[in-house]
Amino acid sequence: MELLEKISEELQNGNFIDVPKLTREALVQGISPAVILSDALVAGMDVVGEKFRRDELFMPEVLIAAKAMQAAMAVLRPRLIETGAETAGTIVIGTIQGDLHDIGKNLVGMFFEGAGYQVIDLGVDVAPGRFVEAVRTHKPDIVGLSALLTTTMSRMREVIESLVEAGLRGRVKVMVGGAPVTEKFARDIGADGYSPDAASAVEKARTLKP
Ligand code: B1M
Repeated sequence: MELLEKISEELQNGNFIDVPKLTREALVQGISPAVILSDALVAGMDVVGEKFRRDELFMPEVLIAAKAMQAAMAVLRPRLIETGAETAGTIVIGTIQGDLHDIGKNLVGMFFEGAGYQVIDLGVDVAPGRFVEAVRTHKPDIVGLSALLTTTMSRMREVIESLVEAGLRGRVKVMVGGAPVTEKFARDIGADGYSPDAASAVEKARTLKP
């Protein structure tokens, strides 16, 4: 679809003024928020990532594309949430320590909100102790850990170990995800669930009843 391609292209150009406008236009045209997200925004961000890897784009350009993505997500957020139902539970979510990537984590949070969960977002660069404190304070059903860097993804294991040490592991399910995370890695570190994307994270969470 032409408009979706245009959004993807402008996102790659870091056009944070037009990307939210075009996103609004797509909604007005009746294109579903999930399709705009996957076929325009995430698709565009994938191209940015690939070009970044090949040194065809540099950090400031990636940052500005991320800014365009976030501006579009602000437009989509209420529409994604509208699709949700009653409160399904509580999830504490955060990007692990040493990692500042938050676009995927924010999307996961949005999908959970959309599915009727109360979402407590601890942000990025979250130390294991902060996850433990949040579990103590908010008594969530799920703790969701996001990681984008292979160099720091092992911190997920530390969060699980900290929950064990604090005597809280039995009270909460731990879900992990992020580009370098795999089902096998999740199993190896003792997580309860893994999902490759935001939409399937909610499906997975529904199977993790205490
Ligand atoms: Co960075 N970065 N980055 N970056 N960045 C990657 C991740 C990288 C793959 C790029 C590359 O080299 N091709 C690479 C990591 C390589 C590796 O570890 N093997 C990389 C690097 C190296 C770095 C720096 C080290 C660069 C440097 O400084 N030299 C640096 C690290 C800073 C730090 O974190 N300490 C860095 C910095 C940045 C920016 C700040 C410029 C920016 C982040 C902006 C922000 O997040 N606010 C950035 C970006 C934008 C990217 C890419 C281009 C895009 C990431 C993204 O937002 N994707 C990325 C390349 C890529 O992934 N294509 C890259 C879109 C998002 C929707 O997908 O986050 O995967 P994703 O989330 C998905 C799923 O993974 C899943 O659902 C989401 C939606 O479907 N998911 C979960 C995520 N969390 C989940 C949790 C769940 C379940 C599913 O359950 C709880």
